[in-house]
Amino acid sequence: MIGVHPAWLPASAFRSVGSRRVRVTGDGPVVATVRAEVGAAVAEHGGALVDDGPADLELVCAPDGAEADPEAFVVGREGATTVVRAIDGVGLLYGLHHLVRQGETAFAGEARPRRHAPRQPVRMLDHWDNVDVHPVMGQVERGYSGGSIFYDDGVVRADLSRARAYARLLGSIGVNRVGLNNVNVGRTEARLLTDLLPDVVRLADVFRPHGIKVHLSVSFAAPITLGGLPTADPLDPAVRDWWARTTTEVYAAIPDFGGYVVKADSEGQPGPFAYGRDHADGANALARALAPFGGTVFWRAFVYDHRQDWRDRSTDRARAAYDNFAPLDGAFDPNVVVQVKSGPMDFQVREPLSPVIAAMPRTRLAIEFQVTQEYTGHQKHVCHLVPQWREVLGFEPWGEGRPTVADVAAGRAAAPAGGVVAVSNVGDDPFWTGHPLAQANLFGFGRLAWDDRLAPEAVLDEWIGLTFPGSPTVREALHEVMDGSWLTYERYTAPLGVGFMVKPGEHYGPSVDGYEYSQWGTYHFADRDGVGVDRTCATGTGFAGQFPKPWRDRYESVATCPDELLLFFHHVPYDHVLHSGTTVVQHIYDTHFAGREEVRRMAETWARLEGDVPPAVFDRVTELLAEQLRSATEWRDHVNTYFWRKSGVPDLRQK
Ligand code: GCW
Repeated sequence: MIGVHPAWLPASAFRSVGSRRVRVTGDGPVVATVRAEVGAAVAEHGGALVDDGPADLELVCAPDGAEADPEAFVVGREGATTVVRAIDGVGLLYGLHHLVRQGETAFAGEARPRRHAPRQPVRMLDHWDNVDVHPVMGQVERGYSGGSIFYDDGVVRADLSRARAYARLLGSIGVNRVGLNNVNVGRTEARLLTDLLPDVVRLADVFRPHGIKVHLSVSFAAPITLGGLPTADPLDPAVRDWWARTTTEVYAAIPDFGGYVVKADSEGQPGPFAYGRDHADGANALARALAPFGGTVFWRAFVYDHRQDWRDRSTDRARAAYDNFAPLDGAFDPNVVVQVKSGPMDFQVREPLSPVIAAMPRTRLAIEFQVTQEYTGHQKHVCHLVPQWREVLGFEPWGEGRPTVADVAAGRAAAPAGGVVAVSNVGDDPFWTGHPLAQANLFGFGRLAWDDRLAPEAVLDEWIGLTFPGSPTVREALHEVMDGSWLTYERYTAPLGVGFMVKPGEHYGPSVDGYEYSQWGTYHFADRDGVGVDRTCATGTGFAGQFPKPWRDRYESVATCPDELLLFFHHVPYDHVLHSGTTVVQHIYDTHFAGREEVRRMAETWARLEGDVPPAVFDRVTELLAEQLRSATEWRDHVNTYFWRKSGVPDLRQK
């Protein structure tokens, strides 16, 4: 393949805008981006950028006393003219892309002015990119799309054209913050904060014209490793002073810098525990350095014992984030956001919500998703995750009619907004995301972060319309392949919410007992009688009790626990009958056959598209579907054989 795939912004996506007479009014770097987009579109499609005279489209950036949100825009039809108004360039940019998604419909008939504004003020992507190539994790930790678009073997790239194209894609879906480096901060990466800062300035310049602020992941030990101090104790005045001075220099170089991202006391990263301090002490030390400049610290709640003894049945990794953070509610400064992984374990295909989300009403909380497919097929498998995120964002931790997870993140529940954050899935692969269809996850994350109420199929439909314009056959086939692919992946991998069963380290492919006798706290406890983790209050680890009612009661009882989470909360005998009517072990057999069969059908459906999609896309997806089928077969046979051998219960459907 020659060149980089345009993702969801091929020139053809701009036909409706580009074939018209367009006027762009306003100033500033993001308005300049809008003008440049329109300029390119009219050059391609025969329209014109006009200063005066009649126009079919007016994009107006101007003050409006009635509007306060710089990200909002109003779009409507005034006579034969489509008009978009915003008070800031970024709102205008979002308005332009709204029209691009609408295509011709935006230019037909009558439409009263309608205001659009994001439901979430913070829509952020974190990059687990390393500057130096890590000996195990490579250039991008858990990256499945080649190298980093920011760094190449020890330095920030001289040529940032891929980063620029990426910033444009993110601006078009409303992402407004990026974390530039891995939350596991190595020696070189730590220096982005100090002597490598001029390179961060270059990256900030790349993102600014698209309305995106940059963040750095910093090491809690930086006062020692970079500052030469004897301690990083967050209450030590010299440490505070070091953070204040260092942060002042960052803002002198990048006045609109977003702030820090911190993984502390987590999987070997340094943190406040070494000094007998807690996470609020740690987060607040950095927050105070950022506060004078309006910066934010995103402090991750992914804190657990990663050196657990598997024999010890009293420790439960699922409990850890709540146990560490919930008691600190109210202790965090206003510019701290506690960033919580969506599930209590680690980005599995199915987990309950992290109970931290409902436990800290006085703390700004962000929910963190994983767009990169660490546990969901490494961007070799089609696994459209938008339905999973939609389900989490719409979940009501306090029961029906009460606030949703999206409400908590958006500041509509109790504390002010924290945000919606995800780990990005891009790299220097020509398709951006390794699997061309994984682009839809990146697109869908941005769209759902903008509006958590969007239907996953509608979001996918937008992506298809932009990426593969014009063909109803392709549209239909892609829905067939992708809409249900998350559930398909769930069917052929770890069953009923039990999680893991992946090859240790790599996290790809089946290894049912791979983590069973490890230090990582990720066990399924299968024996000859049954399987699952007892996390009840009555007889288990008590994790179920970390939820408010009604969920603590629903999860506590096998009678009311949802099937898909049964083994997350309960250890049950193989002949336990699910709400679906089948036994646990028969469910395992059936779903693994079904899931693998669905992959076979996905490959068949895709094969029909030869000639209807660009050959390079066709070939890459065909190749990857063959790998997905091989892997799903392997999963099916490992898991089913394992449970047959353990339980001795035959599969009713096999002779
Ligand atoms: O899922 C785990 C990954 C680690 C990652 C960690 C985290 C960046 O296996 O590679 O480290 O989560 O989220 O911090």
